[in-house]
Amino acid sequence: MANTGPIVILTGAGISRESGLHTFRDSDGIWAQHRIEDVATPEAFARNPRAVHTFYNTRRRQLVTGNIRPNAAHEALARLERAWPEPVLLVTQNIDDLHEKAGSRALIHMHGELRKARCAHCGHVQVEDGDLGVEQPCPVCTRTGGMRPHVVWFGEMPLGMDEIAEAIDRCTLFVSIGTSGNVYPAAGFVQEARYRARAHTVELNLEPSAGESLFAEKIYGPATQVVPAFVERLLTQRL
Ligand code: BV8
Repeated sequence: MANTGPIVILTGAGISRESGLHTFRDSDGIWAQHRIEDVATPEAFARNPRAVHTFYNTRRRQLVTGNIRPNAAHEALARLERAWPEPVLLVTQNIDDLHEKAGSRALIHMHGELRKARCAHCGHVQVEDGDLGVEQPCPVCTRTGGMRPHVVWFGEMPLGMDEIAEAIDRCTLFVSIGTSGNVYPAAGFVQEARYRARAHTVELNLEPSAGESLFAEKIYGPATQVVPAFVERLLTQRL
């Protein structure tokens, strides 16, 4: 059956690995260096905001000054969005800006964005390329102590969930790329796509994810190889 319906794509840290950004759960990953409880929860920020700021300032500095560029996988997804006859929604768990840099437009950062800051007091959000600190006053409510990374921590509600749920319910193809399938609610999207939307579901990853058995089709290999080939197949054969 030729597939030309709406597509939802979910990406994780694996798609940015070949651009030089570490993943989380690989042996050289971020969670091998830091405990989630110390740097990626609201409790950690309340307990030790300086440590949390240092964790994100270091990652932000690498992203902003480290010549980190989109790779062939990011570029293939931007090409798919431009060439596909129906909507393509890209939902990323990543907080880097490589999908935007590759040209993707219909994009939801469900876990927030590293190059943005938010005031915990008034909710103001701004682009932020420098270091964040506890002394920094909010430019809107002028209070200090509240400027935090505009990032979704564990225990916090991911962003764009209503729009994501609507897109999944309408899609005919759900593609998961470069994610280990450990973190919810993102890891549960494939079930909604398969059982509610009756969409075709495909996993593209370096190795089988925790949700591997939930996918109708699996393609394993480095993202810069398997993603462009998959997009080419979609655009030529309407898979
Ligand atoms: C919430 C912060 C509720 C930003 C992150 C149900 C069951 C169990 C637990 C829960 C549940 N529901 C909720 C939870 C709790 C928790 C959770 O899921 N915990 C897990 C660990 C068990 N979830 C939450 O807290 C979420 N919030 O549910 O709120 C709620 C309800 C009502 C009201 C209020 C709240 C919030 C989750 C977001 C947390 N923030 N990050 C940051 O610092 O970056 S999560 C973190 O993990 C990142 O965002 C990351 O994107 C995400 C997922 O990781 P992956 O992207 O998959 O990366 P990983 O390293 O794991 O895997 C990489 C993969 O790539 C690997 O498979 C590897 O093989 C592959 N790969 C490597 N190289 C390549 C490659 N693939 C291709 N090519 C390569 N070259």
